[in-house]
Amino acid sequence: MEGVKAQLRGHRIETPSWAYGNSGTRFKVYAQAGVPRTPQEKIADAAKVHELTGVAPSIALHIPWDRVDDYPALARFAADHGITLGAINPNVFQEDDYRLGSVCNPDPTIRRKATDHLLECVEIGVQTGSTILSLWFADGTNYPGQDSIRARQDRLAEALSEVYGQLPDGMRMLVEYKLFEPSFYTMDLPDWGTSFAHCVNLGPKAQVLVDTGHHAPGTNIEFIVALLLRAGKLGGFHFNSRFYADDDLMVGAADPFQLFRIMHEIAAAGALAPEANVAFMLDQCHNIEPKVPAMIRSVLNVQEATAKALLVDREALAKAQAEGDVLGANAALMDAYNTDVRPLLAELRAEDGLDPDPIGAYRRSGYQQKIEAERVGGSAMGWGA
Ligand code: RM4
Ligand code: MN
Ligand code: MN
Repeated sequence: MEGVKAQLRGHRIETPSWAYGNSGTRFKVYAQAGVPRTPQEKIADAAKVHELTGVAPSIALHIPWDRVDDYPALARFAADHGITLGAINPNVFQEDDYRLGSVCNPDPTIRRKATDHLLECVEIGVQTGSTILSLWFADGTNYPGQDSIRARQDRLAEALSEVYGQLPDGMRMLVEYKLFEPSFYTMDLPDWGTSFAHCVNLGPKAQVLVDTGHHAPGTNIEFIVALLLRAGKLGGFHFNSRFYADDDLMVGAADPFQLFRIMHEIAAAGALAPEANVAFMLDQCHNIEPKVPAMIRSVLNVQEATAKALLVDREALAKAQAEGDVLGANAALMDAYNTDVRPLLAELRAEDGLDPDPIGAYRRSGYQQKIEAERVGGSAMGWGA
């Protein structure tokens, strides 16, 4: 059990700045009281999540949503709050220029503008001390014939390779894929295979990012994870959960068993340790639920799935697999999945001087009341800002 606890202590989960802001669907964004008005206030919220969980020591930024004049100062602000600045996410999907795409746009001047923004984000990453440039493109087409599928791949490869060439030592590029939306006929990076092919061509600093909400229903995500791990190309995750499409609900809410199966592949490959360089990041929106406790809940859900994955009796599993004992092998997994790990995690937190119940501790901390009282006036951060 001490080995399991040590691995849980080493686990790191990154929260996204944008999840602390207001969000909604295309029908309505519901404003919540106490929502951050500045990147600094988002950092304060992320720091609270880390303070109470002990395993969320960094926050991902989205540029320009988190644009500031002085990035080293922002990094110092984060350090003063006990966290670091994590992945830099360029945003090349919210300007009129990008109607027909960003780096795949048929217009070379728009491709130049998009690539320049990616390069700017590399530089921001240098200033914030970030080690990940996390790329997601809304690029694609809506109608057959609208543009050349093949030419768009060439443009994508060209832009990625230019940015790859500018990555400083210690920084890697994670390439995210998504089946559909906002484009409905083709996405230029629709699946792991396309992302993988580009990353293989680029080189070792390019790896695939798996957003759990970006697949067709029924896709076996843990298979993708196992395959990418085997190839050394799993850069990290954007965890969230979904019932239908890119729902961005709290990870582990819709399908905790899937999350366990993913974490089992990670644990089995020894890829939980920070040295394995798999970034466990959340990418969520809390449209109707309060954001900070929702983020705490999400971190705990990942932690619970991870603890269960670490409890798999690997010897018994390997033996059953070798003997062709189908039921025995399945039982080895299910025994771990059906274990209530909450007491173990509560014990771990108590040993580390944390409150065993982070959600209760948040409620009792008065933080929600404090931010609701303090954060009046100004404009709350939100989707698109
Ligand atoms: C996309 C994708 C990206 C995220 C944006 C906000 O669907 O998941 O990772 O940065 O949403
Ligand atoms: Mn994502
Ligand atoms: Mn998404």
